Amino acid sequence: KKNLTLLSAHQIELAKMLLGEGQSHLFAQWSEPGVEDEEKKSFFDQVALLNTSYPGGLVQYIRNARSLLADSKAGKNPFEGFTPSVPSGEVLTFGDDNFIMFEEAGIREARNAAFVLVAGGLGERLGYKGIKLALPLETTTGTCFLKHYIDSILALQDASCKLVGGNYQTEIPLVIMTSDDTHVRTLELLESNAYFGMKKTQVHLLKQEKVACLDDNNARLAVDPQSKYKIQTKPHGHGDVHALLYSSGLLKKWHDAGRKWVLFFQDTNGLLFKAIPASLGVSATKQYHVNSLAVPRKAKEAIGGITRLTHADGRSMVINVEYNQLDPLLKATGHPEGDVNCETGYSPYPGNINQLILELGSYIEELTKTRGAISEFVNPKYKDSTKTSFKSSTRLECMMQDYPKTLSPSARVGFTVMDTWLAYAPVKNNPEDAAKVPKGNPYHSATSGEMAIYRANSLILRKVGVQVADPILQVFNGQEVEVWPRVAWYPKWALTFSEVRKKVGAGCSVSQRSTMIVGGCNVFIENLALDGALSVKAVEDAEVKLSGSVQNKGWALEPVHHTDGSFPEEIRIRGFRFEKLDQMEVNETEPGKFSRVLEQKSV
Ligand code: UGB
Repeated sequence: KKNLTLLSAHQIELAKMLLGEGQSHLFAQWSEPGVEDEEKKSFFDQVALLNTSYPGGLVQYIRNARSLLADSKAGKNPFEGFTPSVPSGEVLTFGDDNFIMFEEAGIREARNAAFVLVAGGLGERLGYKGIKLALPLETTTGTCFLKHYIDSILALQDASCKLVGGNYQTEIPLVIMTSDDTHVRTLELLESNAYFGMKKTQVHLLKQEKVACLDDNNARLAVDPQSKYKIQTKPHGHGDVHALLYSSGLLKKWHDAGRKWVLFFQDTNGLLFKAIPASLGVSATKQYHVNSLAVPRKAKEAIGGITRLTHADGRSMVINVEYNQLDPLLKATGHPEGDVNCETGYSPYPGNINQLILELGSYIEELTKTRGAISEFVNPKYKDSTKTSFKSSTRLECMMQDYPKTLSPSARVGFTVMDTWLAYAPVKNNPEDAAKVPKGNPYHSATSGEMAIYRANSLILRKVGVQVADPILQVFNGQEVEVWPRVAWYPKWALTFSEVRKKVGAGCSVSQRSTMIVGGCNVFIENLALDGALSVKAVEDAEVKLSGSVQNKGWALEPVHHTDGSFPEEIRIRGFRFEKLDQMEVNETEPGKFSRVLEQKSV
C-alpha cells in the first residue's frame, strides 16, 4: 500500500487485478518507497505485457490455470468419454496420376496462399547454440533452412503465376513467429541476407511472449528467482501462433486480397516443400477447412498420432493426440496392447508432422469467436503422490495442431498421408540422443536430416528414369544411415514431380560416390553419366542442355566426431564433412540457349 503513490492509474488497476486473483504474495518482499522504485515500475510493464499478450488477459490465464491444475490433481482424463479410432484421409503415392493431379491443383492454388513458419522454439533437444533456421539443411551447398524455405515459396509463387498465365503477379506472404529466444537472430539472418530475395514487405515477424509460471495448485504466479520484481516466465508453445495472427490483422488483409489458404510449418524439415504442392491440391480439391500433413508412423515414435475421437454423446473430431497420450488412451479404451504396429509395420494412426493447411475464410470465422485462444494443458511435476506441491514451477502450454478442437462437427477436417522419405526429415535430436534411438526408428538428427535430402532427390530421379546407384550404409555420430548419391537442387529448378520429369531426359546415370548440385532454373539434363562431382549454375534467363560423361575424384565424405572441437558446430552435429577433391563446374552467367556436352575423365 505504501508504494501506491508511485503508480499510475493503469498500474493501480493492474495491482488490484492481481490482488483480486489471490496474487498478494507478489508484493510481499517489496522494499519501502524510495528503494528500487524503477524496478517496481518495470514490474508493472511486465504485468501489462503478460496481460495484453494472452486472450482474455492475466485474469483469464490465472482462472484457466486453476481449472487445469485442479483437473490434473484429480487425475482427470482429458479424453474422458472419447473413444479413439483410425480416421480416414487421403493417402498419396508419389508420382502416380492422382499425385500429379493434386500437385497441379496445388500449384494453381499456391497464388492464393500465405505461409506461417513457427520458429519460436529454442530447440533444446538439439542443443545447437544458434537458431535452427540458420542451420544448413544439407552441406553440399550449405543452404540454411530459412533460405530454402524462402526459395521454395518464391518458386511456388513463380510456378503458380506461370500456370495462371497472362501478366498475373502475386507475392505470397511469409509470417515467421519468433520468441525472445529467436527474434533478434532471425531478423539478423534475414537482414544480412537481403531477405534471401523476398521483398521485405512480404515477410512479417510476429514475436510470441512467454507466459507466467505457476507455483502451486491455486495458480499463484511464480516470482523470478533472479528478481523479486519480476514474474518468472516460460514459453507457452507453438499454439500461440493463432492468437498472434488474429491480433496482427494480417488474416483480414489476406482475406480482403482474395487469399484462401494459410499453411503452417515448422523450423527444420528440409523435405516439406516436396509435399506442399500435392497436399495443397488435396485441400483445394476436397475443400478441407483443415488438412494436416501426416506420414506413416512407427508405434510409440515421438510424433503425435492423427486420431478420430468419438464422444459418447455423439461428438466426433479428427485431431492430433500427442505421442505420450496415445498409448495410455488406447489402453484405457479396450486396446490392451496400446499403440502397436499393425501388419504394415506401422501404427495405424498416421504421424502428425505439424504442417497444417487451413482454409482462410473458416479460419477467420473461428478465430473471431475464440480470438485465437487454443485449448491448453498443464504438465506439473509433483513432489509426491499427494499432488499438493510442485518440484519446480509450471505453466500452461498450447499446441497449434489443437486448433480443430473448438470447431463445430460440420467442419471439414481431413489429412493427407505421404511417404516419409518425401515429406518429413526434421532436425530435433542431438547426436548422443539420436545414437540411442531404437533401431528402425528415425533419428531426427542433423545427420539423418541431411541424408534424407539426398535420398529423396535420388528416389525422385529414379522415378523419372535416371539410373541412380543403390545407397551404402555408413555410421556417423553413432547413427547408421543410408548414404545415397549427394543430389541437391534449387527449388526453382523443380518443385514438383512433373517439373523434374520435364527437365530430366533419358539415358542418365549417377554413381554412388557422386555429388550433383543443380543451381539454375532452366537446366535440362539428358544422356549424362555422372561418376564424381558436378555443379551447375545458370542465371534465370539462361537455358542450358547438359549431356556427356563426367568422371572425377568428386567429393569424399569424411567422418567428423561430434566431440571434435576443430570443426564448427554445424558440421560436428551431422558427423561428416565433404572433402572437395575435384569437380566439374558449369556456370552460365549470360542469358541465352546453350547446349553443353561434358567430357571429363580425371580419376
Ligand atoms: N515452437 C514455437 O514456435 N514456439 C514454442 O513455444 C515452441 C515451439 P518442437 P514439439 O514435428 O515431429 C511438435 O519442439 O512441440 C516451434 C508436435 O507437437 O520441434 O515437441 C519450434 O520452433 C508433434 O505433434 O516440436 O512437437 C518448431 O518449429 C510432432 O508433430 C515447432 O514449434 C512434432 O512437432 C515444433 O517444436 C514433429
